[in-house]
Amino acid sequence: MAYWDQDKECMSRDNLEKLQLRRLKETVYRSYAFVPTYRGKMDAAGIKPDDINTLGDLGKLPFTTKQEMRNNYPFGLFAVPMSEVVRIHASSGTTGKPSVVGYTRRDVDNWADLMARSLVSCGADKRSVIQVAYGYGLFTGGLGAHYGAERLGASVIPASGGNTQRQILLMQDFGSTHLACTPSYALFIAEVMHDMGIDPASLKLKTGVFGAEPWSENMRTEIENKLNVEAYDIYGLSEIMGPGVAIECPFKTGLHIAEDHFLAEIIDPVTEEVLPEGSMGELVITTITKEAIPMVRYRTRDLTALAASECPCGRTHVRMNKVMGRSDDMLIVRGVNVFPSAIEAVLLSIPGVEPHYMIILERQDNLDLMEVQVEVSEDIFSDEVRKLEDLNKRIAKELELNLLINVKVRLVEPKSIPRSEGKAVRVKDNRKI
Ligand code: DLL
Repeated sequence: MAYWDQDKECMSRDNLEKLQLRRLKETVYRSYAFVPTYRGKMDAAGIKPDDINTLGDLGKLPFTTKQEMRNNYPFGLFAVPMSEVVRIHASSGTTGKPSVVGYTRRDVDNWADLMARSLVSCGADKRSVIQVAYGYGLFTGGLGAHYGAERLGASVIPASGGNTQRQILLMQDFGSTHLACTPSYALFIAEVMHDMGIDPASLKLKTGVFGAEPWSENMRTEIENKLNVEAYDIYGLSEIMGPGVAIECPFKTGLHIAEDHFLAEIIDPVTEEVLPEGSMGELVITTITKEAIPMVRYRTRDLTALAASECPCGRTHVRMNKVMGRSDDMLIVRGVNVFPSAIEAVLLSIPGVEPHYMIILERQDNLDLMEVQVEVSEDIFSDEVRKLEDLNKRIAKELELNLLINVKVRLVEPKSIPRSEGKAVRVKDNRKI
């Protein structure tokens, strides 16, 4: 098994927890001393940095939310003067002001290191040719993957997102071995490759490092088959660092969270109660090495569960399940909670259905209506009408069985659902609520 930093990745639990406690205490002291918002909240909760003496004391600290990031736009949560900040990123989200994050030189250094660690976990090494097709810019995907690949000593192709035919030519001519992009863009690349008459097996491409949006296991199988790669899931968020917060290992039983830099908890998103290991809930992360913008108990809104059991890869860091969605992406349709990822999993389990879909919500006479538009493959589309009707019925039935609500299914022509070069948008909520 190859590691980037075996000492840290395979640390005994005992030593890891000692390191975590020391780093947590430093983080809490610095946050209290230098970030007025944190100091105000801790004072209000009657907590002083000296009250944090065990890892269990983490639960005494107040949560931080995306709203607080916005209220402090742009630099209000920074714990260092701007002269120490060497990089700024931002994530837009769907509404309101973006979250703005800063990095000191050491933060960028740690991030590069964690991304190198992530790439090694996906089988990369110095000889790899890594095509970074995440967007470069304020989004953390492009530069995050780029610095990690360089730190590893691999050859980086800074392709950024878009210009799909050129992406494929680069793969052919430069012999890319790894592709880093969103899973939805990977599918689009596979589709364009097919249209160009290029067999993915003729390329050197062997591995995909895909993240930045939720994707189901069925989507993994689709991408692996269509692009002829082994697909790994990578997780991260700007507020905490960017990509590389957690990464799959070759055993793919969850994503190892880099616990020497981040503490993970799962809470009930409604009661905010910390849940025991294995429970599904909202992931809360505390950074313990970040200098420019330490995050104390940041509520990610991402829904997952943690597994601390031993992993055959030898890494001791806790694993998070594939993210099933964000609590704020959860659709409430006639009172029933529906996750787009659950719809995806059902659709992709049905033969003839393409991994392209759009969920459309309307409200008529105070009643929610959900339509799922689904692309079907060329051969099915040109089949008899009766077969299409049967498929339509089957999809509607399976969705109803799994989601427990009535869904209108509309089969649409191949390639009619918009493709994405970054994070896919798969829900159109036209209800005026
Ligand atoms: O998406 C960072 C990133 C870039 C991660 C490249 C992986 C690869 P943000 O734009 O701030 O940062 O969006 C963060 O994206 O809270 C999740 O909801 C979602 N997300 C990120 N990775 C995954 C994943 C980047 N592997 C938000 N699975 C997070 C599911 C993911 N959702």
